Amino acid sequence: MLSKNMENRLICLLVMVAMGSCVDLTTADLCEVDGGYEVFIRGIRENTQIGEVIYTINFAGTPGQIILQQSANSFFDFDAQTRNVTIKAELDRETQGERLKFTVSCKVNTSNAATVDITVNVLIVDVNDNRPIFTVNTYYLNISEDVPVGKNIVTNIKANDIDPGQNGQILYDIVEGQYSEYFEIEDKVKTVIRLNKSLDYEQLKTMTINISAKDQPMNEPTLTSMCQLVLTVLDADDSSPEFTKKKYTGSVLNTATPGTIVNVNVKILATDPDVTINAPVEYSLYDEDNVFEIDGTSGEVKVKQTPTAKTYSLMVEAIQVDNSLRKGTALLQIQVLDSNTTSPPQFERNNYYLSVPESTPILTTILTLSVKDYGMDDTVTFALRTTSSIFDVNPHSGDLMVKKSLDYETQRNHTLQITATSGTYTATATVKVTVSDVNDNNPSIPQKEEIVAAQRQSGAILTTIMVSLSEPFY
Ligand SMILES: *[C@@H]1O[C@H](CO)[C@@H](O)[C@H](O)[C@H]1NC(C)=O
Ligand SMILES: *[C@@H]1O[C@H](CO)[C@@H](O)[C@H](O)[C@H]1NC(C)=O
Ligand SMILES: *[C@@H]1O[C@H](CO)[C@@H](O)[C@H](O)[C@H]1NC(C)=O
Ligand SMILES: *[C@@H]1O[C@H](CO)[C@@H](O)[C@H](O)[C@H]1NC(C)=O
Ligand SMILES: *[C@@H]1O[C@H](CO)[C@@H](O)[C@H](O)[C@H]1NC(C)=O
Ligand SMILES: *[C@@H]1O[C@H](CO)[C@@H](O)[C@H](O)[C@H]1NC(C)=O
Ligand SMILES: *[C@@H]1O[C@H](CO)[C@@H](O)[C@H](O)[C@H]1NC(C)=O
Ligand SMILES: [Ca+2]
Ligand SMILES: [Ca+2]
Repeated sequence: MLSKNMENRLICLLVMVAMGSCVDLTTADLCEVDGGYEVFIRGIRENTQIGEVIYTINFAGTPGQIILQQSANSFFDFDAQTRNVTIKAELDRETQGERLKFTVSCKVNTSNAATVDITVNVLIVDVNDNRPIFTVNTYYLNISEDVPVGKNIVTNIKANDIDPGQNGQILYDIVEGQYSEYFEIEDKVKTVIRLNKSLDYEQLKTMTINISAKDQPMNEPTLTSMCQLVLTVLDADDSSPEFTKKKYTGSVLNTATPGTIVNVNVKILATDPDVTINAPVEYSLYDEDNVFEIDGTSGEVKVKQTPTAKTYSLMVEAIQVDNSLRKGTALLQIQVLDSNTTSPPQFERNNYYLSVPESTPILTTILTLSVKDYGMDDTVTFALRTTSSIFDVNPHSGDLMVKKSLDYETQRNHTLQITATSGTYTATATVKVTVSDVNDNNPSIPQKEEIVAAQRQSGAILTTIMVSLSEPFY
């Protein structure tokens, strides 16, 4: 489409060719601007000073020929005389946008002329006038001491820059300073940080580094902001839960009904050796026969269904609640006792008195303990009530033996409490051992095997080293 002015000129050109001269046949529109009715003022930087003339609108009519009037506008002034457009308020692309408009109404200075509206568009060019702003000033990050060097640590550190394009594009960096050598920035666009030095909870528990965010304008100064990253080094979870014993033993009657608590020799307990973490553990039991169950928290073992076998060997597992990769195991052996024959065990005697020469070799059995007609002899276990550095008792055979050289000069007599346990029952006997001077008495000590074979059932005391069966001799 040709503008009205162009049309006129074209006609004029044709007339000129035909008649050798040109007379404007139509009246040109005095309200036109450069052949149109819209003005574009381009490339106005948002930081242009107030009062600066940014454009002169080129109307066809002279001041006397046309009457111009600017519509209300807060940013620009249009002078009807000079046709100059002046900035009257601070521009900001970020809040006002990229294009601002105002209208100038134009009327030819005749009584019956119509009013024409000229739209003036001002196109704003961005200036890097906003710095990156971090979402918070201080970021916190927990980092385990066992994070390997080279591993990436993704943080939620982020800054925003509201300028468009390069003016708002951010690159992050670690500001050089104390502890900055521990880290290296892996991705400057995102805040991915690589560990550059190994951590040690014992050496360094917390550190603060500064992170910068810088925008990337093409031809303008960059703007930078800083935030702090506070790192807390955590003690690593590098140990698995440990049970107090590798093997626990328990017993229960063959008549036990579901819910009956299994009598376990030592409380089943597993703890996390990582002291500062000390995570709680959960117990579980591997029981293919589904006869027993364990309380996940207390470790208490209960009967789920009446046991039918004589013994059960089960695996107990303790899993760290917050990390299922960390677990410990122990064995639980449960003996099922016959309710018809299980009764309190009874020693052959309540008190045993014996004299042994101080020269008695180590590992010599000096007495074999036994209980009276006991139904299930393999379920009785013997033990010293308090452990001794000199004597020991075989839990199964009841053999009491010397495990360290006796010394007449140091201690002449020893009193031992020996227990016989069957299920929930325990009996106790006292054994008084007198050490005799080797010069006075030099008896021959029989072999251990002989004692067990010959004397076990009766519970008798070996006569070769026995002084008295029932009477105290001191
Ligand atoms: C309009 O024209 C008249 C007479 O030619 C003149 O006196 C007047 O000043 C003009 N008005 C404007 C606004 O230029
Ligand atoms: C109008 O703008 C021109 C340059 O475009 C300038 O020479 C003139 O001084 C300006 N007039 C006023 C009144 O500012
Ligand atoms: C760091 O660990 C502490 C203690 O466990 C916790 O209170 C805090 O919320 C953690 N901080 C972060 C950022 O995960
Ligand atoms: C981090 O910046 C603050 C100022 O904002 C300064 O006091 C401190 O020393 C800087 N720390 C490091 C590790 O650069
Ligand atoms: C990373 O560690 C090496 C030494 O192992 C050091 O030379 C380098 O400067 C460290 N990088 C940063 C960014 O501190
Ligand atoms: C106990 O003995 C009684 C009678 O001797 C018998 O009926 C019962 O089955 C036995 N119980 C068990 C659990 O062996
Ligand atoms: C045995 O020990 C008791 C005290 O433990 C002591 O009174 C007694 O004299 C000792 N007997 C002998 C024979 O050494
Ligand atoms: Ca801007
Ligand atoms: Ca910016």
